[in-house]
Formats: sequence, C-alpha cells, structure tokens
Amino acid sequence: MRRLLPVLAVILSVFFAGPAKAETGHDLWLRYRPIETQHRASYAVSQWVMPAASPMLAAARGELQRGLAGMLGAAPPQVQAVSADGALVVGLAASPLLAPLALPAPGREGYVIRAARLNGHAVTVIAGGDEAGVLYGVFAYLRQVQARQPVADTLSAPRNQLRLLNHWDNLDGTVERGYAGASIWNWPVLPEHVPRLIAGYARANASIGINGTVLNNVNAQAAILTPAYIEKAKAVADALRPWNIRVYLSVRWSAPIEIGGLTSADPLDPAVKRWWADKAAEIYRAIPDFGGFLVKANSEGQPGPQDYRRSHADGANMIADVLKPHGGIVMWRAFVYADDPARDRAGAAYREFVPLDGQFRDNVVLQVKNGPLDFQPREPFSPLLAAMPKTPLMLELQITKEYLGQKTHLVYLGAQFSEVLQTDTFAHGPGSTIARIVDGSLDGHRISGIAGVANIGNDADWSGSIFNQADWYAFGRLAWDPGLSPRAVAAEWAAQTFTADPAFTGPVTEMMMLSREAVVHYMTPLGLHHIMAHGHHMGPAPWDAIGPREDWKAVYYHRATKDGIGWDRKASGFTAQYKPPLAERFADVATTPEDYLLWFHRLAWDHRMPSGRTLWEQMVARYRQGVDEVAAMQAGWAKMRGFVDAERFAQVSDYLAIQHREAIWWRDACLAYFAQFSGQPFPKDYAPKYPLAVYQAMPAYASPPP
Ligand code: BDP
Repeated sequence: MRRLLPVLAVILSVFFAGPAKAETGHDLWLRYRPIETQHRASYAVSQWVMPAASPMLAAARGELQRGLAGMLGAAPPQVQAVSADGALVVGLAASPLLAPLALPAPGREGYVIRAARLNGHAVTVIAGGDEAGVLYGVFAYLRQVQARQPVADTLSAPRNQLRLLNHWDNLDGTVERGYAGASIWNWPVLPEHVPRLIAGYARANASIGINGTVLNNVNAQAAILTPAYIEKAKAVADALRPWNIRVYLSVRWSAPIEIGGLTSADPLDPAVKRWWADKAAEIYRAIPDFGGFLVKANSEGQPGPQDYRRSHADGANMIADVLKPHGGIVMWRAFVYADDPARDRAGAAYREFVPLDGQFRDNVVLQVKNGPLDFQPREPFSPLLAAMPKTPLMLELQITKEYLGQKTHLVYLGAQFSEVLQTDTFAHGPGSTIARIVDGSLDGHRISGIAGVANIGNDADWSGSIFNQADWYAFGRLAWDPGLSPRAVAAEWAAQTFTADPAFTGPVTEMMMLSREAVVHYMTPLGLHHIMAHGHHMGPAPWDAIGPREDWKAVYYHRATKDGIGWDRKASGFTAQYKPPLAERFADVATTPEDYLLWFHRLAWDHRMPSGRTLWEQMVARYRQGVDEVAAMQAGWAKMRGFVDAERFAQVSDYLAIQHREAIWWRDACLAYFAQFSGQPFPKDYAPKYPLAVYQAMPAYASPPP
C-alpha cells in the first residue's frame, strides 16, 4: 500500500485538476497542470542538471523546477552530473558541461534544444547562446510540453533585437486606453515595496521573449524624471532584470523647464543639452542597463523641438548624443500630424519625416505605427515604413484594443499583427516585407525592433479578458519570429491556456482567426475607418462632427453624401506615397482590394462591386456578415463547455454575448446613418431596429438593447 500511495496521489491529482477547477486566468498560459496519463511517457524526465550561478540562470532554473513539478506531479531529482538516460541538461552552450557536444551556435538570446548523448546516456539538452538564451530555451521547452508538442530539435534566435511593451501608464495609476484595471506599477508603494505582480509580469514576458518595457505613457509627465521616480523605476528594473527585461522611460520634451528650472527646451541650447546629459547620467547611476527614452514630440499637443523651430532630427539627435556614452537609444515616434488637416492626415507623417531620412544619429530609431492613421481595425500599411531606408524603423502595434472592442470583444490580434508583418511594401522590389524592414535585414540596420502598446493592468486576468491574453502572447511570439503562423500561435496559446485536446484547440483556433475578420466586418468594412465615438473611441458614431480638429471627426474620414462615400486618396496625393506597383494599384479602383476600397476611393452608392452587388448592398452584406460571424463564435464557444473550468468559460460566454449585442449596435447604427445618403433600400429581410436618432442619443459607453 505504501508503494501504491504516490501512484494514487498522481491519479487523484490528475483527476481533480480536470476542467472543473475554477481559474481566474491569473496564471495566463503558464499553468503547468499535470500531464494526462497517456502523454506521460513522452515527457518523462529521469533527472535534471542545471548549474545556475547568476540571478538570470536562477530565474530560469526556478521556472523549470516549477514547470516540471507542476506537469510531472513532482520535479525529478536535480543532480550534478548525468547518471541516467532521460536526463534534462540545461546550461550555456559554451559551458564546460555542454561545450563537448559541439552544438550549433545559438547566438545572442538564442537557444538550442537537442537530443544528445552525455556521459554515455541519452539526454535532452537545452543550451543557451547566453544567459538570456538559457532562459528562453527553458520557456520554449516548457511551452512544447504544455502544448503537448513533441520536444523537437530546435535552434531559435530572435529576429528582432528590441521586443518591447509600451505601457501607457500614468503616474496616478490610470492607464491611457487601458481596459484591464489600474497600472501594475503601483507607484505609491515603490521603491520600498515591489509588488509580487511585477515578478509575475516579468515571467510572463520572458516566456514569450519580450525583453524591454517602457514604463510610462507616451503622453509623459515630466515628473517621471525626478529623483523620486528614478528610484521607483530602479526598483522595477531590479525586479525585471533577472528575466532579461530592460526598462525604458517616456520623456516629456519640456521636462528641463518643468522640473529643471530652465526657461527653454530648445535642443540646440547648450544649457538644455547639459540638463539632459546630467539627467541621463543620474538615471544610469541608478539603472546601469537602462534602455533609453521613448519620445512623443509635437504630436497631439505635446511639446517638442518644433516649438523652437528645430526639426524632429535636431530633437532626436540631441537626446541621442546624451544617451550614447551610456549605450542608450532614442525611440522617436513618427505619430505626428501637426500640419494642416485640410491636407490628408493619412499622409502627414510621411511628409514630416521622409525629408529627414539620413539625418538621425545611429542610436535613434523611428517608431512607426503600422497604419498611416491610428490602429484602426484594418488599415493599409504606413507608407513611411517603405520610405526611410537610411533610418532604422521600429514597428508600433497596439495590443490594447482601443478601436477594436476594448475590454470585451474577442478579436485575436495575432492575425492582424501577422498580416502587417507579412505585407510586401515593395520598398526595394518584391519581398520587401514589413518584417524585413523592422528586423533591419532589408537595409542592413544595426538596431531592429517591434513595440506593442500593452493591454496589461491589475485585473486578476491581467488583460481584461482571458482572450485578450492571447494578444499579449501573440505579440511576443511574433516579435521574436515574425514568420510564425498566427494560426499556429493561436493553437499553441489555446493549448497552454486551456487544454491541448485537439477537439478544443481546433475549433477555438478557427474561432480566433475568424474573429479578426468579424470585427472589420461589423465595425469598418470596405476600408471605412475612424467612424467610432469621439474621445473614448467605444462604439459607432459615423455622424461625429464635433471637436476642435477636423481630423478628429468621423465625417472627415468617410465623407458620405448623396453622391457617394469614401476618400479619393489619389487626388489627395496619398497613394503616391507608396512604392510602385502599389502606388498604381491603390490609385485604381479596379486593382484596390475590397478591404481598402473606401480608404483609397470615393465611389457612388451604386458602384458595381465584383460580386455584382452595388456598393451599398455590399456594405449592408458585410455588416450583416460581421454580426453573423460573432453569432458563429458564440455558438462555437458554447460547445467548448466540457473543456474549460466554469469561471473562465462563463467570462468568455458573457463577453461574447456583449460582443454580439455591440456588433448589432455597430451594424445598425452605421447602416441607419449611411442609409440617409445611399438612396437605396435595405434588403427585404433586414432593417436597423431603431431609427438613427436613437443611436445618436445613446449616452457614452451604452448600447441600445438588441
Ligand atoms: C491614439 C490614442 C491616444 C494616444 C495616441 C498616441 O487615442 O490616446 O496618445 O494614439 O499614440 O491612438 O500617441
């Protein structure tokens, strides 16, 4: 009986760890639940060897211990030298332990996983090119086991050097465009107390290869550079460092005036430069591996070098010069549209920055949003990405769903991110994908990177919903390797987050892929854009025509009248910002994909679509399709009840019900509005439930009953 007890315990633990156990989602994709009996033999580990002489290696070892203990029931014995078949051996590829194996060189942050023979025994080796590589190798191994994939021979290194989250966190604990609770930094208790949440955040990021984080909002407050906040940032940096994550800060251009007592922030003023140099030195004394600054300047009312009639290059270079001796970089944002809204806003960043190509220091990287506008459900790519070969360009994606249903809508962004990365810009002929521009390989740049605007807060599930976690996950995986299939990433996430049973991962992956198209259909089909409510950006408001700037109004973008709808962006000069053959392709209605139709063209309501429908009929059909797709997602999820614990199952079901109601809201409000102009009837089997005035009178954040 004594010998049977452990066996019984394992059987019971497997039994009771089944889907019934409620989960908050706090464990993310790092749940390490026991492996089902039938898979145990494939993942058996007899013993493990892992020297860990540094904080980072200790972090990796702790994670492996945790993962093995969780999944195998108990961690196998840790030994000093391999003495049995089936051992797991982990370390630096160049260490005395592993060097004799002459493994392929994993490179910086890279790792190798291999079956090998050591001391006459068959073993599995995880070897890192450096300590970070060991950490990432351990997570890759745990991922394969959790997803019940074969532990495969793997050689992997990141394609992008900088894989960063941008937190739009304010110092008062709020998060701009955050839908997952308050800021996780908890500034008031730092530096004395470093909340556990921060280490959990670091682990999660390390598990998907994220290696840097900008702590505060791009709409920065000068106070972040005061000694008190530098101490707080140091405490965070110390907690993140073992997980290979560096800290960066967003800075406010006018900080020398606001907290430095100067009268100017002119980048060419020696006193200003001295202030920044002293500030950089102060930061590096506290945080020796500090990454650098992110700057939003002369954008949406923020101060910047143009206030002193200096260029963006003058500003970026001054900051770059003070960071250079410390090895820091400047990420200068290209999200700028200061010029006259009478000129097409979509073309503003290009007009501003292309003339500056070649003028930036070598530690400046220009951070460019994927679309020319602003994180819409679907945008053509920003032509700036293909037009600055002499400047390293970092891609900025938005993980938080500001324009895509915010907290509740299930929209898998991995599909969107991959679509962007795989887009061919033709910058230097075919094959000039955005992935190759940002990874530096197309133009031979030293710096490469991708930033994602984080969707993280102090909600129990971190991201506001269980499925929003997938967007954080996919961002990290695709920043590491933009070539990964978004479908495979979704499947891998679902397997770890819920269960690896293909009867679950198959349909759920399909649902996730569909969700990306669904949101475009029920919000902004046919290339419509920026027709959401003013300010909070939640819900439809194509009628929006209020506010100080023309280019903040929905009517500026869709231009609907009885004559037609859409924007002739050949006439605005915008299509010419693309390289051939795209410039010609987007300038011609016949060769513009339906997805971008009204983005690039102004068309009559009875314009004939390839489907044979009129433009109006096609618009109605797409909006209806979007709602139907959400209904299909709901029905699909309902069948997954048996695979998921009640708590998480219910959250997803409830949120899908909200999404369905709001998809109907989008469909009906937009179609009720556009119907005034279209001059064509609704199909016999459809009409918006309420008159337009009801939608227009809805209070903020509220949708009418379905
Ligand atoms: C827009 C957001 C705004 C940000 C701005 C930016 O609405 O909150 O400050 O982008 O990226 O998407 O600077």
